[in-house]
Parts: sequence; C-alpha cells; structure tokens
Amino acid sequence: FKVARVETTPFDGQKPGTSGLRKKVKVFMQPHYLQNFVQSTFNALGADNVRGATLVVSGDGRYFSKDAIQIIIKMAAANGVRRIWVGQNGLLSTPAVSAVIRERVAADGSKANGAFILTASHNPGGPDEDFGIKYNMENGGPAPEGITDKIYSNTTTIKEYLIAEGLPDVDISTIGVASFAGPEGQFDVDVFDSASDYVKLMKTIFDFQSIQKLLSSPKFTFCYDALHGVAGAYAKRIFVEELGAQESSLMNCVPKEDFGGGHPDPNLTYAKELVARMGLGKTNTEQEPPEFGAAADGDADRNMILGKRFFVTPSDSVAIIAANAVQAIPYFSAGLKGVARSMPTSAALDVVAKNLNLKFFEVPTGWKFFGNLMDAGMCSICGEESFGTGSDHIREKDGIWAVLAWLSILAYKNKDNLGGEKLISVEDIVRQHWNIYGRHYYTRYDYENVDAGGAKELMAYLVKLQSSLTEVNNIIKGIRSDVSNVVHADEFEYKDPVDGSVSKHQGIRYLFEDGSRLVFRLSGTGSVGATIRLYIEQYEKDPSKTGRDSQEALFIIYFALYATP
Ligand code: VG1
Ligand code: CO
Repeated sequence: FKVARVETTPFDGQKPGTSGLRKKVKVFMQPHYLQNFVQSTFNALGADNVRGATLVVSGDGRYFSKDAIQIIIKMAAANGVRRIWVGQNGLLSTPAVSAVIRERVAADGSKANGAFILTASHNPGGPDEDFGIKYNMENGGPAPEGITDKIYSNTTTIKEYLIAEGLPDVDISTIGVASFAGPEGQFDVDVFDSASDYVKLMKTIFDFQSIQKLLSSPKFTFCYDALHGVAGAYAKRIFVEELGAQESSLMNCVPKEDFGGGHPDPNLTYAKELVARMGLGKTNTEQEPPEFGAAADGDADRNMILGKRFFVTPSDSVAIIAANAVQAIPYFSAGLKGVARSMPTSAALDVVAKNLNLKFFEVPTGWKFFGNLMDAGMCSICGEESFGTGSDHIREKDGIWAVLAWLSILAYKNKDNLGGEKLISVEDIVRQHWNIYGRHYYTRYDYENVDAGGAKELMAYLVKLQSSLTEVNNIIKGIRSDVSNVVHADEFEYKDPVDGSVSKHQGIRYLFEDGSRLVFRLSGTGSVGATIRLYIEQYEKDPSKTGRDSQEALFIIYFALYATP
C-alpha cells in the first residue's frame, strides 16, 4: 500500500467527554469526521510513539463499528503503526481491551502500546443512535486529561490525515494474521479470540472451583443479562463453559449492533426483563426468582447486582466487595493497598476504609482518575455509583469481574453451608453489612436530554446559592424542619496525589451536618442536549433504622426537588 495525505477541515465539538467522544452515528458517518479524530489522536501521541506501535482496535460491536475498524486500520498503517490487534468480529469488551493491552504478548514478544475502543457504552446503538471512540494508554486505562485535551486541540486545527491506499479491507471475522507490505515495511492485522485473554486473567484472580461448587448447588440459582451487549461473548465462556451455569441462565447474550433496540444500561429502569425475573418489577413472575442476577452495559464495564427481590446499590456493592475481598478473593489475599470511589458515590466505602484502616481516595467522576492511583500501587478496589466497579487487575471498570466478586463472596459465606437448609443470600450479606457499618440511603435522579442552556443556568444558580448557607438553610427549613443544616457547599476540585494535576468544577456539593449530601453534575457522556444528574445520600448508623425503604428515608430529596428552579 501507499500513504495518501487527505486534506480536511476541523469539525466543531470533537471534545472527548467523561469517557471518549460520543455522538450520533450520523455525525460519525460524515466524511472525514472519524478520520479527523483518529489523526488528531495519533498527532497527540506523537509520531515517535505511533511508528512501530502495536495497537488494539475493537469495541462493543455497535452499528458502524465494522466500518470504523477498517478506517482505523488503514489510518494506522499509513501512520507507521506496525501491527493492529482486533478481537474476532471487532468485539472486545472495554475491560477485555484493558486486559489485552496489559497481558497479551505477540509471538515475537511485543505488547500493545494502546487501543482505540469503539463504544458509546450504555448509550443505545443503531443507525439513529450513538457511536463512540476513546483512546486507552499503555497501562490499559483511558487517556488522561493531558492527552484528551491535546486531542481536542488538534481537532480544532487539523488540515490533513494519512490513510493507506491500496490496502484491502481486512477480514475480521476469521482468526489469524494478515500481513501487508507498506512503504516502511511489514504491517500486520492479527485477529484473535475475543475472550481467551480475559478468561485467563479472571482465572488468576478468582477461585473458579469454589464458584463452580456454589453454582452447582441445587439451592443456588443464577441468571445474567448482557442486554445484547458485548458481555454476551464472555458470559457464555465464563459462566456456562467454565463455571457450569445452565445455558438457560443467560439472557440477551447474543451481541447485536442495535442491542435489540434497547438501552444497554444495567439499572432498574432499563434492565426490565432481568428486574422482572428477579421478582423486583411490577410484572412479578409466578416462578420463584433466582438467588442471584446480574446485568452488564453495552461494553460490559458496568454491572448491576441483584438478589432475589433485592437490589444492591452500586455504592454498597463496592463497599461490600472491599469489606470481603481479602477473605473471599485469592487475588487480594495479601491485603488491599487502598480503596477509592468517585465523588458522587455514597460514603459506604469510606466507612469500610476507616474500619479496616485502608488508604482511601475520593476522585472525580470517570474511571481515568483511578488509573494513576493504581499505577502507583495506592489502590486495589474502586467504584462509582453509576454501576461501575473494578480493581487494579486492569485499568477499566469491569462488569464481569464484579459478578465474579459477588459470586466469590457468596461462595465464601456459604462454604460450610451448601448442604444446609437455606443459603446465605445476597440480601443477607447486604443487611449484615449495614448492621456493622451503617447504611447510606442513596438515590440518583437523571434529567435526560434537557436544554443545554437551561442546564448551564441551573448549575450557575446552584453555585451562586452556595455563597449564602443561611439562605440555603432557610429554603430547606421552609420545606422540612427536621432536616439537619447544610454546613458546607462547594464545587468539587481534585488534585491528583500522584502527578499533582488539578481538575476543577467536578460537581456541585451541598454537605449536611449529619453527613447527608446533595450533589449536582452535568453528564459528560451524552450525545445531544444536556443531562443533569442529582445524587442524594443520607447516612444512618443506628442498626434499628437501616431497614427502611430508601425513598421514604431520603427526606432531603424534597429539598432537592423543591429548591431547584
Ligand atoms: C457516566 C457516569 C460515570 C461513568 C461514565 C462512563 O458519566 O456518571 O460514573 O464513569 O458514565 O461510563 P457522566 O459524565 O454521564 O455522568 V460508561 O460505562 O458510559 O463508559
Ligand atoms: Co460502559
């Protein structure tokens, strides 16, 4: 092939958000749109880092992925990349990409330098829905702000991109290596099994035998919903083939370009079928629900954990995993280096860290902030309220890892009880946890697709309101007199303890005297308009009061809803 230089002009708005660039498919399909972003990324990395590199290119398989992969392969070849790794059919979950970057070694001993991940995660897919792209670094984690800022600035000045001419489309459906001759030498595209590297890594972390024992107990029933995302490609391999779960326990596990028309977001709203099967929905099944259920998002980095008729909040989930990891998960048997959560995530993890005397960090929303802590050996387990949980085994959140962590805890708690009358359930484990550590009542409201200008105004108003706590408390007392006082209000700012970089305006916080919190943020993952997120949390230490319904307990919610103009 030859290298062609194609003239181009900048597009507005190619600024990576919380997790890469996300836009409507139609926006991405405009001539040069994807190309501009990819070239801007190569330019941000620098020719020295791109020449001779090995890059992973794959994603959650959403609509336009296959075309995008061919374009990126041709552009990589033209920019002097030595070799591209592609998961079969272009499928790799986001955590699997991270694992492949960190673990996979080519026949000649080389490892990957980075990855283009093609996903818009939990956003719907299809011709009228979303596409996304993000770049991950050599450590397997999302590019830090220093790089994404550079990428964005390059997109505003770009004049040309490089693309290989005479390089045929590569067959990504068949495993094997295809080699091509370019002006600078050989260029390879290596198509490999999407699951092997990831499955191998999971087996080094968890005790598969003890999970298998749990799954084979007649008292334990299990189901997993991939919402037609890429998790399906891993679920069958791990839960059925490795751990012996019934094939019928898998729901929506065939990856689809449009996620079957659904919204691949594992929460109580969008994972309707699973929620009903677990006995939580309105359409309660007549059958006895399974003991354990879980779901993943489109790119399989998120997870929702459910027990029989019981929902585990993600904030509780990470706290419970951290509290039990050393005993239940072999990877952590030597102890935890530290734990971390994103700012809006409830403080359930803080209480565990304090009780177990662990290093603790609070970072802004978005997984990229955990990476530095993990690279520096300061953090083993971390999580976000947005159904993201993970550990330093990779540098992304990991949906299937979280499920295996919960199965490990259940297996550990029931290890002498598998023949007993009744298994210790997910709900038992959560209630025991609340008894020891207290409970953080928690809820989040999303106001999706609202007017971007109006959302900005609301945020500005909420910041302005912070200058007078007296006024804030007057508003609250006017609605409920039994609410404790707001004692502090600010915009969250983070200084990375490893590299000293500062991230400002990371969410508007109202902190109450009794530890309750109200947090407002604008989403950074939407593709149109704005989404306002409101996070509400209240702490209850008294074990006799940790069993209430969370909507009833969260009385400060009224303040939140009435005080917003
Ligand atoms: C959301 C979540 C955030 C998460 C991000 C990416 O961001 O709140 O916690 O890290 O999505 O998740 P935002 O800016 O919309 O609030 V994923 O699974 O979409 O890559
Ligand atoms: Co995701």
